[in-house]
Amino acid sequence: MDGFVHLAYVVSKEIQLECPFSMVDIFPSAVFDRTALQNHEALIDVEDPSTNVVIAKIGNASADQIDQVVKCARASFLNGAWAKMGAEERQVTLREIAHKIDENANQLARLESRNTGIPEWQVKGRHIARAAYNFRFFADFIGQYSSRIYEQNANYLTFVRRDPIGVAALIAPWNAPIALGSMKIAAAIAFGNSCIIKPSEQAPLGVTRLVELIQEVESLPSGVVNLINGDGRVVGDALVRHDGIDLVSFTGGTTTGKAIMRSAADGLKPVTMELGGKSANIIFEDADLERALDGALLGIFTNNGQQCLAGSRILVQESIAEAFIPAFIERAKKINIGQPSEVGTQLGPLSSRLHMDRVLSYVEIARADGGEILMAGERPVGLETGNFVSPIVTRLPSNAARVCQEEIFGPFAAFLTFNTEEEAFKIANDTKFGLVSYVWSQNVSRIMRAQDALRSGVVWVNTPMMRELRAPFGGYKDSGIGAEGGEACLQFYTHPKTVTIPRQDIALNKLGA
Ligand code: TXE
Repeated sequence: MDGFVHLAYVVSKEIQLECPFSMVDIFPSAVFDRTALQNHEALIDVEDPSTNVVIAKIGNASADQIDQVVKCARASFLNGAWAKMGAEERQVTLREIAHKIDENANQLARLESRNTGIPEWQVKGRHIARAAYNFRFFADFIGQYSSRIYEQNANYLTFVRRDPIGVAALIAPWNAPIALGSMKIAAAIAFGNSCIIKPSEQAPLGVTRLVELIQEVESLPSGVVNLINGDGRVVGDALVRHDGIDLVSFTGGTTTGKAIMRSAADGLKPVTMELGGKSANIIFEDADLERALDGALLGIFTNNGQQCLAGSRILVQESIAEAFIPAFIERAKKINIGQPSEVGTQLGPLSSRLHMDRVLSYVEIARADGGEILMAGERPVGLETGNFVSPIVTRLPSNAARVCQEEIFGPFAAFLTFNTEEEAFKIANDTKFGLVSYVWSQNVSRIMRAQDALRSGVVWVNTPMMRELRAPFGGYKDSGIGAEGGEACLQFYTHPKTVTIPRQDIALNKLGA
């Protein structure tokens, strides 16, 4: 059903044909201010990273529009149509949303790929499939948990139920908007909350379309899922601060995360923060080296290298470094850089020109820190118009180098070597981040020592990037606060309520009698 979708306006005819909608027209029931379209200052350009051509414009929400979207979400929460609905009925709706995503997978993948530059086959196979799964997962999950009963005192029954909290502000990033945004929406609404998602102004199209599709699901009451577009520092911040918002879930950069926490603190609003990373990918001499090589390449080049969980520091044991690093380079040279729409593309353009320049600037930064530049990151011939960059591979003398300490968020691999296990763990932990670690070894005792020593929220052993949605995903240190995943989301999106009832009439002290 309808809710609030703040305007987005697709200007590219080609996209209108591929995805047959002009967002102004497809939300006839949505509350938005058409006059904003005449006022070009209120619109933000959205580019295609493979050409840097403006393909859409989105509204930059005004304070009034933010009020409206929050009112809409609050009204839906307070009327209880969703919040008080039984889990069985909510499960049906969540599964219908998943089905809707499956039905529109091609269109969503094309739009998302076009706006982010991530190869379309990766978007379809991983992000869109994950989006549908997120809703199915939470549908299953809410059917599995139950209230707890405590009976320590035989005369009383105490039970703890979990209530939805209210309206969640969901602030989504640009690197995997649908995959990450859908996780937030699914988790928030599964437990009975209403929500407002604010996509990244850089890549809002996929999520805006996703929300439109969600709103078409008849069994979802009006106003439960809403969307607002606009500049993060203005619209995002105003949303977080709004009195009608009860909790905030954010995925993005660490600096922005800190700003959002400060804004949320005034209203004592709980936050979850999934922030940056500088994850160590530790390859021991006793690893299955072919598998470790595949994993190391996937770890840093998947999603155009723009992922918080990237294995961006590759720690190789000295005894195998002289064989492993050249093998990595040989494979990196053969990575297929190309248009995101092409099936064989393995590395697409970076998200924006500004971001590409920032990523490339780290080559000189690595050199200045004494690094060896093994692959410099060139602009591929024939792909000069978009933000295409070939893989960058460096080898650093020390983990203190800036490229080993700062999140670069691109196809930039930084090799370090180590001799002993202790040294590897020390280097891996010597970072302000702590999102994930990767370990490659066939020695079970070593693996057990590694998972014990590594200070990160996730440790992947002999595998890259395997998410188990029941388990928490969240970082230590500057990588975040709280986590996403079944149980973690239950804790975040619900409030425990302890109810105590006497089993029989129990005499009370009669004060004043
Ligand atoms: O994203 P921001 P940026 C890292 C990565 C990247 C860096 C900066 O290293 O280079 O962060 O990215 C909204 N109040 N990651 O600056 O600012 C914004 O509109 C409320 C890691 O491009 O983090 C967008 O919707 N909202 C990462 C969202 O926050 C605000 C994913 C993310 O934007 C806001 C992306 C404010 N004050 C970048 N300011 C990951 N963890 O996966 C901005 N926003």
